[in-house]
Amino acid sequence: MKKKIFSGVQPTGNLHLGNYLGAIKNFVALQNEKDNECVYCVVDLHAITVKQDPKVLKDNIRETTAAFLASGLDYRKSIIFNQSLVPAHSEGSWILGCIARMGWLNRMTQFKEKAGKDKEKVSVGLYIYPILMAADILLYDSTHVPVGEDQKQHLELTRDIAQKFNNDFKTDIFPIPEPLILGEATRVMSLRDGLKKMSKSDPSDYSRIMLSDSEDEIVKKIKKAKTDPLPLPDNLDDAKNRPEAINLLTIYAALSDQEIGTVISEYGGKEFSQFKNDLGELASAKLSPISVEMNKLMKDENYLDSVIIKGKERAINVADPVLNKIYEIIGLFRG
Ligand code: AQP
Repeated sequence: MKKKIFSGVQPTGNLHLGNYLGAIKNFVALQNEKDNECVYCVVDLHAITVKQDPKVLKDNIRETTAAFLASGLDYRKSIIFNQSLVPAHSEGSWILGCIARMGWLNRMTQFKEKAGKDKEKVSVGLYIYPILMAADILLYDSTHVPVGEDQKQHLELTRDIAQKFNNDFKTDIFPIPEPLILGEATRVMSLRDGLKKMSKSDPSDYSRIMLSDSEDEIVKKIKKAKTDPLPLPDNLDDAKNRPEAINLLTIYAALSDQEIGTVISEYGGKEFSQFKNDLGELASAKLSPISVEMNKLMKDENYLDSVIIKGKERAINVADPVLNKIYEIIGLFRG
């Protein structure tokens, strides 16, 4: 069956190994599978749910586009564009906000984590973020959405919204999209704390490997990664109780396209020092070509902007007819 794929990445800077292994690497694999139709979006309207510096936001939009291209996305095969250039996302989001229920949004753990104790002071946008995400996905008739594990709950909300819309209006306009949580590294953890997700906003640069890091920086960050004093675990059950060890083993497995069991059989019982040398070499071999290409692309703003503009036109051609149908179904004029 033909898969219609949609996914997005926020242009919030500091793109890291988690974004790559949990999302972008899978975007490329799906793009290269026969018959898939892929839409990949730089979701800048999601980014502004928290404060962004207007002076750097455009650069971050270009950086995310550059990361897509440098990782192997091809704008001739996939639609690559920037969310705010396609107004249907904001319009669709309002309509779906009238379908989603408060109780559903109140259950979103990412909002609770991001808002923390300051719930009264965060933006309304952060609260309704998953509704915009539902609009992003549903406007492209998407059947599959590749995401890291942290986005699973938001995708379930998209499914609930799609189902309720279909039921309320006795239509089958929306396919119910499936999450694609692919590969070994669906939740890459911080290099400083195996219990915390690797994230863009962690104040420590040593917590994450960035897609723009040089070979030396990658090797250094892996050498400094937190570990426990024991040799590497020799079975999966033990590994599961050692967060830093399983994180590094998972990263190795994902970067080398092996199963984690295979990596454990190779390194179980060995010292971390040897393993970290090998992981540093592997990670820099896989990631530094991306970083070199990204840095090259970042110097050519005109080219990056032209990719986004071409993608915008293609995205509008898909999203607008879907939005027209939505207006028709709910009884609104659209001229
Ligand atoms: N640590 C991770 N492991 C695996 N996948 C991850 N993703 C993010 N972090 C990890 C996946 O990357 C895609 C794009 O994410 P995003 O741009 O929406 O950013 P995010 O999830 O907000 O990224 P951060 O780093 O977690 O940002 P902050 O620090 O702001 O919270 C998604 O598919 C996501 O699952």
